[in-house]
Amino acid sequence: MTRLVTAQIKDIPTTMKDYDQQLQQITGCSLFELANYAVEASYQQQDLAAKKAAVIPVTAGEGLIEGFSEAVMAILEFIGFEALITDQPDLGGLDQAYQLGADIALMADDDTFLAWNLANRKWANNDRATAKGYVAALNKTSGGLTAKSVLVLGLGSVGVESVKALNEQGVSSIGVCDLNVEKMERIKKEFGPSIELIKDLTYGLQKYDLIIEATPAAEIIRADDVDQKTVIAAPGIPLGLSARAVTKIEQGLIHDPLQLGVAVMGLEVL
Ligand code: 2YC
Repeated sequence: MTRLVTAQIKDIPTTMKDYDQQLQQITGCSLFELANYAVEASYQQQDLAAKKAAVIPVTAGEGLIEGFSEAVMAILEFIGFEALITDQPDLGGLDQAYQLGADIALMADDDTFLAWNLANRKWANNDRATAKGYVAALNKTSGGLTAKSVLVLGLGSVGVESVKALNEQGVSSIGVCDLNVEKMERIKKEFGPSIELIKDLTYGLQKYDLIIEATPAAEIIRADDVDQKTVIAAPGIPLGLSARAVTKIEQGLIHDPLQLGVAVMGLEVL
């Protein structure tokens, strides 16, 4: 998973309302509704008001990302949690989360971003939560995925989790495209006949109208590759579309650096 940089997340706390309005325009759902849909739950926002979420900064590896904990806290607050960032990072923060009686805790090192419920042991991983959130957004924006065909670009952890989530949604055919042919072969072996290996990206972009872009590449999807029928759910960082492609499909693009994945994590561990 690409490591975020401060510039990509520093404005999240002050733009959640605009983000949510845009998401509603594109998908027809608010962030809270989409997260509920992604975890197949029907929580009310007042259910969350009674729940305390502790965001624990982690100094391991490359260390803190300035603005990361604040962004995660703002997203959780926006969907209804009482959220806080512990004064201490690492285990001091975990200790403080327990002492404060936090219901859920979230922490991320360079490779893994987890949420877990301190009482009932429920557990969520950002890669799987992000995949479920983006598949839910694609579902709502496209009017339903059953018996549809979807192309997954990138077979990193989010891409593979997206294939799993699409499979669970009864998608009839899933195209997979990755630079690493072995990864494609492995997915074909695991998921069988519903998987089509796409070795030519241009061909894949012409064949599929519904796309999950989960690569760390920029500008692999260009204006000529998309049209008014194209819907792209893009968890990949940086965004894999050229500026002209974005303009061309404006109401058909779902993309954010953290919001969908964090909102799904919060509801998954309630
Ligand atoms: O500030 C902190 O606590 C840092 N340890 C946070 C590091 C997060 C690294 N992970 C990422 O940037 C991406 C995110 C999109 C979520 C998963 N990986």
